[in-house]
Formats: sequence, C-alpha cells, structure tokens
Amino acid sequence: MRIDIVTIFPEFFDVLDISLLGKARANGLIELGVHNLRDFTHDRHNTVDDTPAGGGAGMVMKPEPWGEALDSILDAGPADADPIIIFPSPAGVRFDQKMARELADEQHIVFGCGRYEGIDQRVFDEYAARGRVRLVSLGDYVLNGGEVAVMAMIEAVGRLIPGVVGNPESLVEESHEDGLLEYPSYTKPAVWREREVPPVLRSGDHGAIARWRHEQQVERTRRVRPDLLPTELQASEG
Ligand code: 6GU
Repeated sequence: MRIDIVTIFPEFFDVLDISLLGKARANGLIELGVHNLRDFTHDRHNTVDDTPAGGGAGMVMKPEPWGEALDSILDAGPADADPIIIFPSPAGVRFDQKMARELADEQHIVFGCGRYEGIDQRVFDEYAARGRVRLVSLGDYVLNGGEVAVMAMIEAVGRLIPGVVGNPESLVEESHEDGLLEYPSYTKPAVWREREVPPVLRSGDHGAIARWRHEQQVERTRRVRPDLLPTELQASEG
C-alpha cells in the first residue's frame, strides 16, 4: 500500500519510522510519502492560510497549495490505483474498525491534514469531482489539526495489511472485530497481590474458557458500550 500525507507539520510523522509500521515500511509492505504543504506555495512567507470569506474568526487554508500538492501526489502515485483522499475532520463520518478494514484493501491512500478553521471547500469539491474523497472523524471532540487523527488511522489500517502483524490470529480476538469489546486478559503469576487469575482460565477446559470469555465480552459491552450490542443480546440475560 502507498500512503501519502500532506501536512504543515511533516516532523509529526517521524515516529512512523519506528515500531510495527516502521518495520512494515522497511519490508516494503507500506510505502510512505510525507509532504510539506508549504513546499507548494510561491510567496516569500510560504502562506497557506487566509481570512475567511464572509468574515468570522480564525483562518482558512488556501486552495492553491492544496491543489498543487494533491495534483503532484496523484500524478506520481501508482498507475491505475484509484486513490482515495481522506481529510480528517470533526465534521466527517466516524472512523471505525469496519472503515479500517475497508481502507486496508486500498492501494493508495492520500491524507490531507487541515489546520486552522479548515480547508477551502473548493478543494474537497474539486477532488470529489475527479475521484473518491472522504471527510473522516475520530469521534465527537475537536483536535487542533488532522495530524494526530491521521496517525491513529494509519496505525489502525496498517496493522490490518497482511504481513504487518506477525501473528494474524492476534487480530481476530480483539475489541470490535466481532462487534463486542474484548474479554479481560491475564498471565502468570496465578496470584498477584492477593488477586487471582479466574480459575476457569487455569482449568484446561477450552469449552468453558470460550464460554466465560464470551460472557465477559457481552457483560463488558453492556456495561460500557451498550450501543454496540446486537439486538438479540440487548435483553438482560438475568
Ligand atoms: Cl479527524 N480532525 C480534527 N481536527 N478533530 C477531530 C477529528 C479529526 N476527529 C475528532 N476530532
């Protein structure tokens, strides 16, 4: 997969050199390009923002640098990859595990990190007319810019690309993969500060362990995220 990021803070993404994603880049599973939006300006001050049309507080990102940056990335991208452009925005559709799975199948993702009060609407309209554009939000709160959100999305998507996570089985039993939150995990010692590992987990009875874990998943989901419960599990089990 090819990932391009447009940002006024390219250093933000230096951490993608390390950890699982860094290894995936070294292995060639992920190809990453980080582009400084200011490199696509032509004035002495590398201006990327201007006052809002119609007045109001804050500044809006100018369309011209965005157009030049995105054109150059799309022209240089893999041939017939049908790129998808994602603009992180609190006004976007909610990012979730389903979207992460869908994005893991893409060949070329371009992330456009906005700052200030946003990007001139014509940038979205221009690229939506030419291809696939999505505004995507992490949740119902406001970040100063898209960089942290893009980092989260890259991590969620990157680990789903085949070969990135060493043991693919570790991907299936985690929160959100089956629509429920994950069950609690324990390791040795059997007793720590008088707190015991639940005896069923030491029973060797794989059927009982699987049932216990499922019950824990349902109970935890009902307690902290009842909105996630499938309807057949929503009635109390008594
Ligand atoms: Cl994707 N961007 C910004 N700026 N704020 C957010 C967000 C994204 N998701 C939640 N808050």
